[in-house]
Amino acid sequence: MLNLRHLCAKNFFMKNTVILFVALLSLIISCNENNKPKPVKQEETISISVPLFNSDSAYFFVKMQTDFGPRVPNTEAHNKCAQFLQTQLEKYCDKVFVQPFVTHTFDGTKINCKNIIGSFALENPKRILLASHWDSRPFADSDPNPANRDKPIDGANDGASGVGVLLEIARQLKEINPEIGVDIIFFDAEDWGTRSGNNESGDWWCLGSQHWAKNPHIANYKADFGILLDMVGAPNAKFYQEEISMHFASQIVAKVWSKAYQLGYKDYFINTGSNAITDDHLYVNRIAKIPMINIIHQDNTTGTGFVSTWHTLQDNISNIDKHTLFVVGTTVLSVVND
Ligand code: AHN
Ligand code: ZN
Repeated sequence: MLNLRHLCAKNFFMKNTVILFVALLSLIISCNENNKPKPVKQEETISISVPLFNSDSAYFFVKMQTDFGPRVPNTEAHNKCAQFLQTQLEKYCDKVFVQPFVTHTFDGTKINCKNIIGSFALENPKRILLASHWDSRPFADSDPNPANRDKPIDGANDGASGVGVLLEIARQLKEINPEIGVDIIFFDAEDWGTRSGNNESGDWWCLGSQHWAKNPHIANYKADFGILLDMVGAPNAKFYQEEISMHFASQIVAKVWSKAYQLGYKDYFINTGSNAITDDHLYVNRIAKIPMINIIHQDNTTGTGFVSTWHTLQDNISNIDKHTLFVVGTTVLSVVND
């Protein structure tokens, strides 16, 4: 017969011996440490402050632009949108500059354009330049339907998304009132470049930024660095470390991507290089000599290098995602606030 009581007593004794042994051991250790309080082991935490960025507001700013219709130079919608952008910036910024210019496109069209600039803390020589293009493409030359390829596009993503994010950043900066100087530039005539399949010079794109880089709105304008936003509104957008940005401003790429990582946005800001894109940042780097990066959605699975709606009639408000606007806006505002 098994003696249960004996077994239990033995167990009890063993258990208590172990407890006593551990207790003695900790006493010896704590004595050896001169009675210093034992450090409490904690989970490693980092804390960063996250500024407010309202994605409903940013989305509304995108929609306000697309509601004018395609913002193609020499049209009513383009004129009305210019007025809207100027009025909005005047609400938030310390000073607004409008830079009108006339130029011509690859197909010989003479176009009337405006770069629109809103500035904060003009007296501070330490400055950050934020930019997007506000015009939309006059032809949907990548549309799957050939019948659509001469029609102008809404450019909800290609144009309006970056401007929407920057208008919301301007609205927030008015509240934050940062010490650092900030200039928000809306470049015109980025998207009247040559038609797809045409191998002419890339310099037919980005006419507004080329004009501004040669004729800055303030003589000898300088900024410490710049961030361009292009196509920052599609669902699940992916931003790679684009080659021209890496060539001219790899430290700014590192700064922005590590901020995005800290904020938890590693599924959007990917730590991988990608093809060079001829975009407004090229001329700001090359001509104005301001190191500027491009946060641009690239996709090498579609054949165009960009999201499937790129330069199609599908680039409209129904394909804009508030969360992507939020991720980009929060990241950029955090970099400005640092
Ligand atoms: C080129 O395709 C050479 N550049 C594209 C720049 C662009 C167009 N960004 C938006 N639309
Ligand atoms: Zn475009």
